[in-house]
Amino acid sequence: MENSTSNSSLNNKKICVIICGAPGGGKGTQSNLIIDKYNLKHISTGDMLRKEIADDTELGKNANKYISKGQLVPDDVIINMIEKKFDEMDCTHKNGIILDGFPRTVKQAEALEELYAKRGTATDILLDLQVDEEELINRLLIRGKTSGRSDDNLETIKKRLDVYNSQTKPVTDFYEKLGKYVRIHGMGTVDEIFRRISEAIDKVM
Ligand code: B4P
Repeated sequence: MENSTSNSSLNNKKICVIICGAPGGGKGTQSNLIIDKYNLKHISTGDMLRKEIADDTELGKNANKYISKGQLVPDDVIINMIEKKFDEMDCTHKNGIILDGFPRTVKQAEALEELYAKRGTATDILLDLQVDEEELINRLLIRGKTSGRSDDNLETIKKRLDVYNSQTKPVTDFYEKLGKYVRIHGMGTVDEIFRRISEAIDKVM
């Protein structure tokens, strides 16, 4: 962690990071470490949706119908939510932004790059956390013991993995074609994985 300030303050360029991976891949866990080290603004669509559900809003009630079944929330709902978030942001966060769990479909990826282009920016790097399926299921079942999440049970986890393979994997191809894709070995301790991520981010800072 001791390099955090030097890494981020030596270079004034704002960086746009996406962290991607299957459910339980560690997106949330690693995002927390990344925002601390690089002082990035964190936007997690999963956290935003869970807040809407907890607040019992119309958006939350609608989203929960999909989340509890392991399905993705419709693209237009998510894209509107992100656009509103971007509009609300004061853009004073020092070093850039990390998107966690978004985009999850190619349509969302295209919309994101359009939203960024309007703001004079673009994604710099997509970090793709690669974790074996057995380990993913194990992590989510352990989390399910305490998370209270409607989607952390075996049946829904399997559905989420199918949805990930069919709808979210193509997002990684989209960014690979743009030359922004970095595969991260997502097995091992949280610190080991974070070291691999830091090396990848440092290369584009
Ligand atoms: P998310 O909130 O994005 O959740 P996730 O994919 O389940 O988890 P994540 O990868 O963040 O795992 P974590 O770090 O917590 O999405 C939830 C749902 O919301 C989606 O299924 C979808 O329905 C909806 N949604 C969200 N965004 C959407 C979008 N853009 N479009 C449409 N729908 C959307 O790690 C999991 C567990 O593993 C934790 O308990 C952690 O402690 C543990 N762990 C992490 N790293 C570990 C390690 N190295 N070793 C051991 N355990 C580890």
